[in-house]
Amino acid sequence: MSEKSFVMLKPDAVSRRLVGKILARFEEKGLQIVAVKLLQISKNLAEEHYGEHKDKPFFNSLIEYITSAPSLALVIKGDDVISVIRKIVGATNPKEADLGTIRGDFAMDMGRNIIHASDSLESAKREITLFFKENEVIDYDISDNLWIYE
Ligand code: YYY
Ligand code: MG
Repeated sequence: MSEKSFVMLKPDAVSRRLVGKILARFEEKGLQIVAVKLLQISKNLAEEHYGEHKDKPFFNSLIEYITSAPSLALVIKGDDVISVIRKIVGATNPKEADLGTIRGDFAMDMGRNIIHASDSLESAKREITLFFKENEVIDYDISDNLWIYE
């Protein structure tokens, strides 16, 4: 079933000019970008987005990193998109992430792991609402979906 996920290219991805390469992976897979925004995330938004981690030892450095330079926020649509994207993104620790995944191929440290992706449909809904207004997510169809899905 078609679902939407929230994906964010973190400051290191944007500052290392990896946006094109990373988005190409999602497009080539057959997924569809339905919203996109370049923004420098405020401290408040970062703390809300990562609220589940507020008591973790890495929380402050995570917030500092995420707010340090512009990020690219996206909504991506496709069948079972939450789990498909988590597979494309790879393990949280880039040193352990499989080669062929985004984190496995482009990153080294947990605190510089270049990309975020929602871990469930519930978090996706929450995160999409946090970053996008309803009319910024565009529900269009691409005709080649006929060749992506049977
Ligand atoms: O969903 P995912 O990004 O793969 O990992 P989370 O466990 O939700 O952690 C969010 C974020 O926090 C992670 O992408 C890097 C950072 N982090 C860290 O710096 N050190 C840890 N031990 C765990 C997570
Ligand atoms: Mg997470």
